[in-house]
Amino acid sequence: MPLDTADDPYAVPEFLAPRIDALGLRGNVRDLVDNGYTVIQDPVAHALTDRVREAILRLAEETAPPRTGQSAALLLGRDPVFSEAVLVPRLLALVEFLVGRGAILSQLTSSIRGEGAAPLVLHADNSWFPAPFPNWEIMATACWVTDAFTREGGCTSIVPGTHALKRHPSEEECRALDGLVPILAPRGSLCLWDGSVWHGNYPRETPGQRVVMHMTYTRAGFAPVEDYSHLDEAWLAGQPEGVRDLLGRNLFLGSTTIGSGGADPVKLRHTQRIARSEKA
Ligand SMILES: O=C(O)CCC(=O)C(=O)O
Ligand SMILES: [Fe+2]
Repeated sequence: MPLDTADDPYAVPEFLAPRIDALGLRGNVRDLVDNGYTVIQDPVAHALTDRVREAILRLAEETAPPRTGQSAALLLGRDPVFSEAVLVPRLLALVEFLVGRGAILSQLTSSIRGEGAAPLVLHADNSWFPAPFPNWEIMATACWVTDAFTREGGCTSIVPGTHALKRHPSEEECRALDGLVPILAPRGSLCLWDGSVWHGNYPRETPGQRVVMHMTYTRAGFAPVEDYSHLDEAWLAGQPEGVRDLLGRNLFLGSTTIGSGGADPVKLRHTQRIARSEKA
């Protein structure tokens, strides 16, 4: 017998319920179900925060221009702290609540925003999927707050409850920003949301740097069944047109390098054109 009944909106799968209870996460589960996001306090995360921040600032200097000092990407493996960071117990339990047992890491990157940084436009992280989104979540994103999240400091902004709409915001909704609220959180917090809820961030109006680690997890089923990364450019050169597309090599997915610090912009635009519409 499952521990919770199917008609309980806050039901937690049987495999996860003991961990959710042991870690005291029922309130976070309610936040995720009701609002699409939650703020996690985990002693493991608090203990790692200084190291996470220091490593991001150091590694961002290895990012090539124009993003030097603004982001460090592909973080796992670049400092031992990141192997501990991706496994923070309260985070991982809630990630598995959102995207299932055996969730996989999709992205571990960071952003450094200084005074005057422009706001991030409203979006749902299910960016590469058309609406309506399925009833189950595809993505789970956490922002690791390494200095306090305040409105003036350019914290994440969110429209609570929009995850229930199961679609992307329209251009009009991105302009109107109805219902937008700041996620206020002390240093060391993890702000976690599902891939459906609409969010962005506020401009930064204060001196200093907002350093955030962005952690995205997805369902195990989204990994390709076979890994063709050994098929290189030399091999592709002799192949029929279309093989490159089928291997996803024209998509931005997988295009981030340590030097670039982010996605290939040409591939990103191509992916934006094709992923949510049938327009070529
Ligand atoms: O930088 C932020 O506050 C939010 C970034 C964001 O949209 C994300 O990590 O999904
Ligand atoms: Fe996002």
